[in-house]
Amino acid sequence: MDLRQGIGLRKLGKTVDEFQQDLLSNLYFRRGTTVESASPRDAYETLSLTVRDHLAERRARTAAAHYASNPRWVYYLSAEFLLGAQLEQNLLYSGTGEIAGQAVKALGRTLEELEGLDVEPGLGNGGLGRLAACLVDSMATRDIPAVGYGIRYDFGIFKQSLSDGAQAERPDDWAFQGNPWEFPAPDDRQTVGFYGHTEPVPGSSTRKKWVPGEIVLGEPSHMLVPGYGTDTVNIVRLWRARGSEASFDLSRFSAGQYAEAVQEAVRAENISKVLYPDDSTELGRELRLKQQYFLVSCSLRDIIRRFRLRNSNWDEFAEKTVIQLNDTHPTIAIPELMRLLVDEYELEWDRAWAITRKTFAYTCHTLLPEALETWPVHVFERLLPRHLEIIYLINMLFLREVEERFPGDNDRLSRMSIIGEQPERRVRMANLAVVGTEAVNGVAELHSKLLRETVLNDFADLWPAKFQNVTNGISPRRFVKLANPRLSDLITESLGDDGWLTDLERLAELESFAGDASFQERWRSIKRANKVDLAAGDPDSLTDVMIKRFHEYKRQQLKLLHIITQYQRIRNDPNGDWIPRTVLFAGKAAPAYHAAKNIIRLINAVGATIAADPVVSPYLKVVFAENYNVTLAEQIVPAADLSEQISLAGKEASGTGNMKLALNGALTIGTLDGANIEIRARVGEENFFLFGLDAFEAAERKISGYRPADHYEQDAELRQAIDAINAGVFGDVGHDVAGSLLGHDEYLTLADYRSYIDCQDAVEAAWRDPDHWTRMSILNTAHSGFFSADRTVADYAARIWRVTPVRV
Ligand code: Z57
Repeated sequence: MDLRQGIGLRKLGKTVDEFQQDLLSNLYFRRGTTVESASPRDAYETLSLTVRDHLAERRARTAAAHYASNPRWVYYLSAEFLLGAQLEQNLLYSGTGEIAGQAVKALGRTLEELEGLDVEPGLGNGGLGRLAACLVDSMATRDIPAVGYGIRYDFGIFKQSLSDGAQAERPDDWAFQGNPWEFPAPDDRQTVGFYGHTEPVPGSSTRKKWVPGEIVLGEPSHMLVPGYGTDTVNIVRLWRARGSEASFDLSRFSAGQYAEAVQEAVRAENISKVLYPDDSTELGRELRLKQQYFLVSCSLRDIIRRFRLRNSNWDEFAEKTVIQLNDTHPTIAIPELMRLLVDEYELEWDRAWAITRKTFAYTCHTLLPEALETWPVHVFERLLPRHLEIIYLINMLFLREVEERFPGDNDRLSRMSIIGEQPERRVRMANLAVVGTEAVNGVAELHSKLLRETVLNDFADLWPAKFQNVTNGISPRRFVKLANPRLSDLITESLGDDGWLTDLERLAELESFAGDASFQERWRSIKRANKVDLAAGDPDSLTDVMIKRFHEYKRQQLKLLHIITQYQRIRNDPNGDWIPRTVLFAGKAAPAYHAAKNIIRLINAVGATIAADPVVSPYLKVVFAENYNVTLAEQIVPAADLSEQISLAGKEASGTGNMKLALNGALTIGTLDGANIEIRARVGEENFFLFGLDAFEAAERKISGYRPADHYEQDAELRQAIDAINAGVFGDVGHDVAGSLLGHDEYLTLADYRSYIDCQDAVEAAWRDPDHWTRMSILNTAHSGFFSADRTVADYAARIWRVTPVRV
């Protein structure tokens, strides 16, 4: 019997009875308990294992099909994966939702109750981590042979709560009670070296021997990544650091120094202990570099192991393998592959370099200078001495190439060098990533253009064809079907089938309903019901949401100035015809980012002042929803009327929350930044509230000596708002926030204030005409099909990966 053909896999339950049998058998034999004594957690684990079995069977067939076809593989390397809750998604993707709902009654439980026990693995900060999760979903849905590689942090993104209106952090011990979705694979463990020194290899000028000073084990486990509407189930493989036996100090143990004997092992395990909670900023800590190399070293050895299962010729490696680097975090993979090929597999340098360059592709997610990773040479040298030597050689050969193309242009050479000299010698990871890859992409049209024209301009001069755009996208399964079942049912009913879930451009068929009065009525009642579920405020009020990480460039402070202005207007005219509005903020600030944390405090102080004011509170309510994560996004997005996308133009690489909100019928108020531009182009300018400077104007304003005080002096409403903040009307924090706005106002908040306020007035005028608003809302959904991650993955597959699907 050929087991690889999948023969012998047991038939999985299809009826409620069979599913119930499976539940009971899992309860008895895998959970070791009985119906009578099962806790809610037992029931949850049992259901999860039973659902997982359905996917595991498809996984086995997927692996067999992939092995048989020896395809070209996509490996997605990412320091973050924000996968979101698993149970509800896996019920949907395995088609077991209905029967499972019936069957759990045997355990005396409901599906909703058990879904409430599902803990989301928060192995990411924000957009970059969630993008990784959406892309692996779409790769499976498009039958692309792919593996995601990441780190299995013990502690994910911290839990946020408010304490007296200020952000407080608690650790996220997400797998404390176990994780039923994970398959450990200890036999695939890898060893990773750190520190030590290098030694020459006799008879070779390029090869070196690296003698590490510390050895750490990497133990993988994987989570299943099912495709929707197909049999493919791919995996995300996550590495966890373990101490090796050699890290156990026997002599100390024998001397009775037990804690000291294991301190090396504890040090090793710290590598995957905690996710760094900084989004779009770099701290340059050694442990972070250790995490990055740990991920890269384990993953590359695993990739090579998989390659060698079916292949033996290194010249085929780059044909069978594409490795996508999610930002610069995994960029050490470039020197690491060189080290493996040259030092361990003894390939010639030039041959190894040709293979390496053809294997990798790099996605850049930022334009912020503080987010571009650089490592001090001395940190690199101590931790990864051989990699630094390899980087020096790569750089020398690269600069020779630049010198040939642009003879005598020394400024260009120093700008392009992988090693920066000022103010201290540093390894520039973005330069390394561009030099060592076949393709480089930005994540929205504007972002990719600005990358070519500014941050990576010299590289675009040298290799214009290398630079591409691939606009981000989101999963319509998670962010419409699961998050917004009411809207999904209406769409399916209107379109005649649910094919839109994997062919999202079909939403354009909704256009013909946009003016239909009874359709509009249903559309409005769905939005209202979603607001009732969210319970953030009056469901008839305009629900205005700003949900994203707190960062000064995203400008939550601009939204706050609008709230204060509205508060003052209402106070000055209590009998005015005011539109009731609920402003909902959610998002985390990096724990050490004081300016962002001050903005959170000020928001809550302003919210409390308004709540206590009987004149204003009927018309204005500020809500701060704690602990923003994927699960909370799934609750807020379907209930939003207005989506705040108000970053300073030229700063937000793309944004993906903007796409989720537009797709669910929220209207956007936004600047010409990131993917907002593409959203506006598709939904139509008449269905989008545009304000503010564009990226070019913003850059010019900065260069020509921006003075925020000019705006303060010339705009009475702005002055009143800032004066109130400064005077301590909302407490002490006001001082710092106002000081930073009037002092430098790094992100031109005051320059965009008037345009923003006037635009909010236009929002209110539109809201006064419900039919007009609803029509705009429908058209936003109808024309957001482009923002499916399925389209994003199709773009990568066609233009960067050049892979073809393998049907299971
Ligand atoms: C991160 O979430 C993003 C960029 C980064 O450099 C880092 Br570090 C983390 C975000 C961008 O800010 C968003 O604009 C973008 O939509 C997202 O990555 C996905 O591309």
